[in-house]
Amino acid sequence: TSDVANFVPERPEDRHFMAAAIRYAMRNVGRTGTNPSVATLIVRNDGDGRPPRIVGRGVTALGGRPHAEAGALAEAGDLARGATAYVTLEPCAHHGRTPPCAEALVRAGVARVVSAAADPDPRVDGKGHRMLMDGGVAVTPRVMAVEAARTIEGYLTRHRRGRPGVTLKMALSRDGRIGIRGGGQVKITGAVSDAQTHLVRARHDAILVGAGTALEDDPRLDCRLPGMADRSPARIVLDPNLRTTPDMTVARTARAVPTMIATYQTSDPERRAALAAEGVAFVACVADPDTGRVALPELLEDLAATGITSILVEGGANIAESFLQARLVDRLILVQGAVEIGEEGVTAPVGVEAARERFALLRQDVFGDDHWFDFACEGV
Ligand code: AOF
Ligand code: ZN
Repeated sequence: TSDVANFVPERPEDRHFMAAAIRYAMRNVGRTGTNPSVATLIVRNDGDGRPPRIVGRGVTALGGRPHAEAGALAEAGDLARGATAYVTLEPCAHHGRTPPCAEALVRAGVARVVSAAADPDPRVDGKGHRMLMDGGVAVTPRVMAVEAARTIEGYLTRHRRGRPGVTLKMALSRDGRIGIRGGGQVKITGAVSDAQTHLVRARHDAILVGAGTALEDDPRLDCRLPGMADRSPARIVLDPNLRTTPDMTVARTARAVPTMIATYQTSDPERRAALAAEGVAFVACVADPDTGRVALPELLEDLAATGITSILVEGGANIAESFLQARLVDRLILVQGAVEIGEEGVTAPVGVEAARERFALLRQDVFGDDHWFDFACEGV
């Protein structure tokens, strides 16, 4: 298009500052509701022999507003004039509760905007860049676009597919088992990867487990990192026949951490009332006529409609299998511990080797005795 000719090329320092902006955007991932967590850095390069310096920083506020640019411009003040703004998403072009960020950047006298991810929101989608250029601001788009898109995966998936982004996390023993059926919670992973898991929890809007896992483990499913207790995502128990009871931890703590049960419309009204009295909310699910199992695409659509943009699926071999089979997994995290479970263990629906063949490995780490694998499953 004609815009392409008007874009200005990337400069050597652009990737450095965009990488910093992307790391900064991670701070509020999982906390901005249906808005993406975006970061802005305002950088001055006065060309007087000094290296470029950051004069303003902003990240999308909790709940999604104000937008990142507002905070960064406020911090930079007059220093924004002639500076470069690094924004992890194309600046918005629409009048919401505040004027468009593109307009604010023009008004502040920013000389150049470097953006990363494209914004699929039809109110933006190229119009932000257009507005900047019309206002005399140079634009360098799509710098580290892929990396930035990873920070807003849930937002992108909700826009493109009408469902939340789904991360499936499984802990595997050294021999590829995920637990012992009827054996309660089996400790597979160590403290370091458990802390990492809690960080991953904090970055999702909701954690989902099956009723089987809820009944066997009676888990808390919250974020227990020091100083991050307020970052627990909502909890969703997939419980079509309503086996969850009001004395279980998820129900007893439903007033502290929002808890939803996905259940058939026909499930026991008395138990439903008892759970509701504890503060549990319900979302109706239906059975897939072919498999007799819960229809996951419909459930995910309904959850997206309630404003959930990302879900971490954490529990149960059957649930993991259902999500994988339905091709509803966008990110797969496998944590392989040193423990051996043996013959009586439940085999994981997908092991590290199989995942390596099918998915793109984004990251591999060693946490204590555990190996952590993070796969992207797009186009599965
Ligand atoms: C930005 N900077 O920090 C974010 C943006 O409902 P509103 O008015 O807040 O607009 C939401 C839309 O704004 C959202 O769909 C996305 O297009 C954009 N998010 N834009 O310039 C930000 N979070
Ligand atoms: Zn904006």
